[in-house]
Amino acid sequence: YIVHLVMESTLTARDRVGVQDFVLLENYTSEAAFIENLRRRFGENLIYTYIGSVLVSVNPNKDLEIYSKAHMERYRGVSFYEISPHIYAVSDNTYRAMRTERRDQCILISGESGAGKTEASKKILQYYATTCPVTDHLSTLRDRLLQSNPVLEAFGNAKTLRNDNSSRFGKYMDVQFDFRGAPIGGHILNYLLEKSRVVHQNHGERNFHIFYQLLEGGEQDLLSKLGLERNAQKYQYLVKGCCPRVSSINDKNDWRTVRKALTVIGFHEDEVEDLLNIIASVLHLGNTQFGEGKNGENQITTETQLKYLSKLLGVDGAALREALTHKKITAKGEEMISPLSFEQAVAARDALAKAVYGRAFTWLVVKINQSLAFKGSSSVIGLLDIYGFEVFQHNSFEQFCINYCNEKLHQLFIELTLKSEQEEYEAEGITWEPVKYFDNKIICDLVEGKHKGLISILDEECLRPGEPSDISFLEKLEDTLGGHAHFVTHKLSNGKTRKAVSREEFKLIHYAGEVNYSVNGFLDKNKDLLYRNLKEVICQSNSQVLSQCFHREEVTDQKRPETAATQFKNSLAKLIEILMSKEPSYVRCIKPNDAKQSGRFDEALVRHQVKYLGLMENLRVRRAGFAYRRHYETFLQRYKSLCPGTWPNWQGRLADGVATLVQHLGYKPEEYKLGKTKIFIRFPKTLFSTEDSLEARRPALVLTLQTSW
Ligand code: AD9
Ligand code: MG
Repeated sequence: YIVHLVMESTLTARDRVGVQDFVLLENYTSEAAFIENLRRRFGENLIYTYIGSVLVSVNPNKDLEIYSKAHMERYRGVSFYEISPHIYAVSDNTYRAMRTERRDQCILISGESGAGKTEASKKILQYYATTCPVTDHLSTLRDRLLQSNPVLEAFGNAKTLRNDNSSRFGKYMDVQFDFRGAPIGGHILNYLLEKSRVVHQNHGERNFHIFYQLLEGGEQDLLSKLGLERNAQKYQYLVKGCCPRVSSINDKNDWRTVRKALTVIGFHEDEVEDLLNIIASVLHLGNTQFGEGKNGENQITTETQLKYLSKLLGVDGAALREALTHKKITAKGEEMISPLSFEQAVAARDALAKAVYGRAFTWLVVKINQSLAFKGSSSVIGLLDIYGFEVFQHNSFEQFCINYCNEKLHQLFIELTLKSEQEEYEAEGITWEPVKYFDNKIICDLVEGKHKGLISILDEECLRPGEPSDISFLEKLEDTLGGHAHFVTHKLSNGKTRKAVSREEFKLIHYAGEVNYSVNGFLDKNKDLLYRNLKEVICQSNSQVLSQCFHREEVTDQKRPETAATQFKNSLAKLIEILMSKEPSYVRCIKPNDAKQSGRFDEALVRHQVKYLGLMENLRVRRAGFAYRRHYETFLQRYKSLCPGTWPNWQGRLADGVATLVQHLGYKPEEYKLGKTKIFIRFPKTLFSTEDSLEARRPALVLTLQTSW
């Protein structure tokens, strides 16, 4: 009965759970078949599927029992194809490639917000922390690596409509290993923190977690010292989204975790104190209000806040008062002080809050890096967890930068996938026909081109004397880029107006789809400036941390600081360089529904992600020549029992053994090719029939095969 049951489930196994590698799909050009395969597997809690060596992951939104230490052990040293797909298989394979080939590796994790990128990167790190050899001396480093996550998440993550723990910054982390394969160091690069969240949140969203953690979990003494009340509703910067509590988050517990993590990483108590002073000062800034004085001038009306601000920021109260309500301008070589209007003062206050928070975040990363630093020779695995393509109802400067970043990474993906595919065929001496694909370089150039690129036009407009505005920037864009195949405004070439784009928007036709960007705020966000006198005050701060965040030379330095977009462009170029120097692996994350629900698979939503992650293209490239390839040794080991000539052991050259085996199995010449070290099989059905023969012969092994195929 059991044998019968097992046999039956085998016959239907592929129907029920789909194929574990998309290259084995019969109808590999069909998007519907692709999505159906994902859906079936998702229904069986099989969230991972390969496209060759690329791992596709669908967020289950519930805890699956697949991440235990026993699971980790199961994937150690096991070949990719021998066991069901898993993030641990990618982790292990990458690790082994680094060790055996002595080549630096990187794992690029992509997908839209809430698709599971950060969870994936944490699982990879946990895998290394658990399975790599560690001596007592190195266990501190391992703990620090792991503890850097809760700290960065507290300060850089927030609840959004898409994800209760959304990373609002991009992160690339190098993990360094010594010659024994033990983790010995790390380094983090951070990208573009969404600072605007500090002063404003959309409905249903929150500010960064750390504010709520401090208010919920901070000891009463601490809160009193910081002048704070244990009630998030009291703080203007925390009430914009009307969402102080989130059911999936326990701020009080998280506070304890973060405090402990800061200690493990090696922060001094006085540094933590300074850091919390900064966090509290942001809340006081949010509650700082302005009103009309006796003589009609604009003045601060919240004295208590000002008192706390001066204490927490370590600056002179009178100077701060002056700087929040006046600006210093230089006209004809003379310095003059002019009062700020109400709106200007509010903007200056918000700019200060964003600057202080943003720099404190960067300081945190620097400190974490100091604590993880290792100088000496090492092999590296880099983990990239960076924001996915974003399209909202309203898209601004932040989405523009994020989507530009995705264009660059997509370009890298296409180039490297094709390149490595081509290299493999060449190395194995196999001829193949290259696949045509859309090269998105044209869109990258549109954004980053030297003179006519969008960023350089934006910078030029920011620096122009006169009265540049967001709208004058849009006009410059129209003048320079009008007519470009990937750039659209409301103006049609026949002088009429296009309805789908408003007068304050431009549309970019990205590789992943069309996005309208509102130009509102582009200039200010790009300039990202503090009024000079505010900066002067902060640069005089006697807080250790603040004085490391704001250098005194900044005030005297005549050089214009780089704009936000240019900084981002340059840091992206460096990132691409880093990634190019390593061997990449990919994890492509998919979000099955927008409601963060388990068990729900929204086909339209998934189809959209399959499209913009370029998965069908990826599959076509992978299938262009041969669906399947495997080292001779592995192939022979698995199927040798099917041929009397190779069973129980083949004594001669491996290639000859495989040739004997496939001849016996009746493979036709057009179905396969023998390379230098691997067999290449053109169609999945050839392999399926071999698998079926194996299953028929060895029913007891069916359970293993089910997970394999
Ligand atoms: V964002 O771009 O930072 O907004 P991510 O990083 O792609 O996004 P994240 O990893 O934070 O998404 O996942 C979102 C939530 O989905 C997590 O908080 C978990 O609740 C849930 N999730 C993601 N992956 C898994 C998983 N493998 N198992 C269980 C998961 N739950
Ligand atoms: Mg994330």
